[in-house]
Amino acid sequence: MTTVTYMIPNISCGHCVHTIKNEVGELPGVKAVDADQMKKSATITFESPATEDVIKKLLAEINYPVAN
Ligand SMILES: [Cu+2]
Repeated sequence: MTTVTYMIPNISCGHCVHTIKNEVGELPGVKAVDADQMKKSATITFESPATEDVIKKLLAEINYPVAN
């Protein structure tokens, strides 16, 4: 199990937080998603088959590209 915090500049409101939690939360292997509107970050806990690449690709696809 891995926990990574990503900086996501496009997070601008509660809707963004909700979208990220829902979309990333549906990925197989993702165990927890917490997004912070003020910090513009998301902390994601995951295990196989989820990987950092898969998570970052999904975030980019839904218009929340990761800055780190
Ligand atoms: Cu928003």
